[in-house]
Amino acid sequence: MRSERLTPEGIAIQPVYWDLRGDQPEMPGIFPYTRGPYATMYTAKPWTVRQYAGFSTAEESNAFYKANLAAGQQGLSVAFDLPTHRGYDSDHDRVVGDVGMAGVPISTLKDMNILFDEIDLTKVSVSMTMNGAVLPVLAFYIQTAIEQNPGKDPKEVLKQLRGTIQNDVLKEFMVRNTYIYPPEPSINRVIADIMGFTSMHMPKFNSISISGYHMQEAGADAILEMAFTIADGIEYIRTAVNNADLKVDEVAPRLSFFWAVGLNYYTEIAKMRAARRLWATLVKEKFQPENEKSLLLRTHSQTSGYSLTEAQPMNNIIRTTIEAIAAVQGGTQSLHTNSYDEAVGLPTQQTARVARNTQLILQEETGICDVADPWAGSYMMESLTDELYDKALALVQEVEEFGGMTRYISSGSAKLRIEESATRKQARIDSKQEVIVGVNKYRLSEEMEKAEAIDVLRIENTKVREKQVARILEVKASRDKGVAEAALKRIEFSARMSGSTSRGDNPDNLLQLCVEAAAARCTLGEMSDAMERAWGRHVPTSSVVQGAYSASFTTQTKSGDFDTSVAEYESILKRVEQFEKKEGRRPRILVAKMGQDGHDRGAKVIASGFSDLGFDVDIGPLFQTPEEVAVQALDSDVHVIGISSQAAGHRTLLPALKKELEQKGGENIVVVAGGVIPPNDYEFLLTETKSCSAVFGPGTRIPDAAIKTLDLIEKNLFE
Ligand code: 2CP
Repeated sequence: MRSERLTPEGIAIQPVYWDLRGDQPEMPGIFPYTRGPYATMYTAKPWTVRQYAGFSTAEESNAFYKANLAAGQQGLSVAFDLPTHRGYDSDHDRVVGDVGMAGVPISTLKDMNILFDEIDLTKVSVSMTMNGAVLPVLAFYIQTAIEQNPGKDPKEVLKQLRGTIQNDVLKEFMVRNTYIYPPEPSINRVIADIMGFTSMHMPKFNSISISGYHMQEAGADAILEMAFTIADGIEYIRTAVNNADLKVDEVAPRLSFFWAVGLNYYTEIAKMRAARRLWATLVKEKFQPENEKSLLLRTHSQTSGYSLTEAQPMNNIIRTTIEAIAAVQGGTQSLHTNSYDEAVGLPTQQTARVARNTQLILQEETGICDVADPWAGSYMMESLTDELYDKALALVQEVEEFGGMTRYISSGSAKLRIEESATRKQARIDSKQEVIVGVNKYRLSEEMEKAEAIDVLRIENTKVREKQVARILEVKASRDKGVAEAALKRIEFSARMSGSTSRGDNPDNLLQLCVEAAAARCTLGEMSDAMERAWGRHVPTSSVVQGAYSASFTTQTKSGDFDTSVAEYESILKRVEQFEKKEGRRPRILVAKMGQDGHDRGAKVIASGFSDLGFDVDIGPLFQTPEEVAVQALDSDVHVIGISSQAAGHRTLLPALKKELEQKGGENIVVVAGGVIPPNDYEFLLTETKSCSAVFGPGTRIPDAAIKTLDLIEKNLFE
């Protein structure tokens, strides 16, 4: 620990303060850990600068990682592309537009070898965001580490591996949507077998990153994010103890957490303090661990992607900095800071550098690491922490009384509560009760006309896919076919077994079998298929929240801005009525998502908002091909298709939809698109390929989108 440090004014900054409140002040590193999991916190070791990245090919991602490590990054955090998440090899026909776009494609062990080329996995801590195809990916990582150390006992290599696998499937069913199998085998086999294997063989590896991040990104407020995440964690320990024959102290010390940190500065700090206390208290009460480490909530944090705006992108640097300070003052162990261009595309080397330097400046220039939990003793912060604690505890108890998080999620309640919260937030922004600088306030008139174009990283998707397809063929041609087939059969056989196989020394443990399949050069898609044959693929259902959007326009009048928004809202309702009189039915929209992009907050909020504004709304299933969307649009006889694209597939998928509509006689259906679409691509979509008639970038107000959409439908029908 550092001793006290003098400021230029000569004031001594103590490494920790404890004399501000009451007779029994809490201390960091001591139950209930409100003030931090470690006594010394950043005075002994600052948080890990861990930037999430991965794109294009394994070669390019590897070069990016090595450059980042050389420039001050301290741990790796791998982003996989969506086909990999969903268990498809890059050569599968459902994933044509997704390969290499929102992460790196990993179909074979060879891809993973290249991804970590010249990166010593026994030295660098690696986090991998993977939930669906978690078994093959973790198996490739383990086998790569073994092959990086020829001649060494594999067991000794595994003992040295430090890192984290996200492996948090419960939140996938609520918000993130990169599941593959139904909930029961996803939890009781995939997660249980990973916990069993890593607890026995990989003692330094965190087996789950229990994530609230995606809940906040999907619209959850701090209480929903905290309570559902902690309830997920309790469910995982219960699975380990009740179904997998593991002891709480075998798994809990290696459970880690992941928060989103947004712009509600005080709330975010209080959330992180309250969550540590809540986790420690509940784990102690429910599972009575003997090892104190089972009580520690250690967390990674990421600044909020949702808070970034396409308009005036430089403002995002300021937003990210404020969020990073909140994460650090909340006591995070590891942090990703977003690049300022992430509302419109993938970061470039230059924007990634600004993001990384934001953390390095905080660590090395500001003195922020000199003191643990600086907010302790503030009346405001302590009372906010208590209040968040009480409210989240009440919600966790509600979930527990319902029978735990798996049941609560299956009832649809968790998803619905988050979607309602998201819709209310959007309505507060659209009605200007919540300000976003440069978006709904202080926006220059020329910015209303055209979004500022900034350079974003463009992936040559077709080239990446060709390269991947060639490598898959090469790997399959050079392996021993019989050995590979036998390994896949063993996976399928184990997946069909009932009863626990979770302990790390059980030969039917699925992670053990996938490591053997990885060594036999089986592909990710082949391993996933072997399990899918036993368990099937999960099919999600979609619903539209009603009334939450309109409610924000019918609350009491607050300001001139608000009055104008209400008048605008009412005028759209009237216009829809007039449309109905003329056309004989209300304007009908199909809100759809194509490819493997499961980020559905935007689609859900648009569907709810348009529905409250009087549109007939159909919401399509996730993961559709352009052909499937065209067929649904024609079957439902919609006036317009609204495509929400968050994962960079728009350049491939929108032209493909246009083609399908033309071929099937649906050229009269208007197509509009929204989401993360770089302004540089607008011309390609609107003029060059005419694949859509309007693009609504991030920050578009729903009333503006509704008016423009009505204009387009009316022009199409009546002019
Ligand atoms: C640290 N250590 C200390 C102290 N600080 N020991 C004593 N005193 C201290 N003050 C020790 C720890 O005990 C640990 O050793 C070691 O130093 C490393 O510290 P850590 O705090 O564990 O840091 P870390 O290795 O960076 O691990 C942080 C997490 C880990 C949070 C525990 O799970 C992690 O890295 N998570 C990252 C997840 C991630 O990148 N997710 C990406 C999401 P021992 O280990 O020996 O105890 S991106 C997602 C996107 C958005 C998506 O999902 O779509």
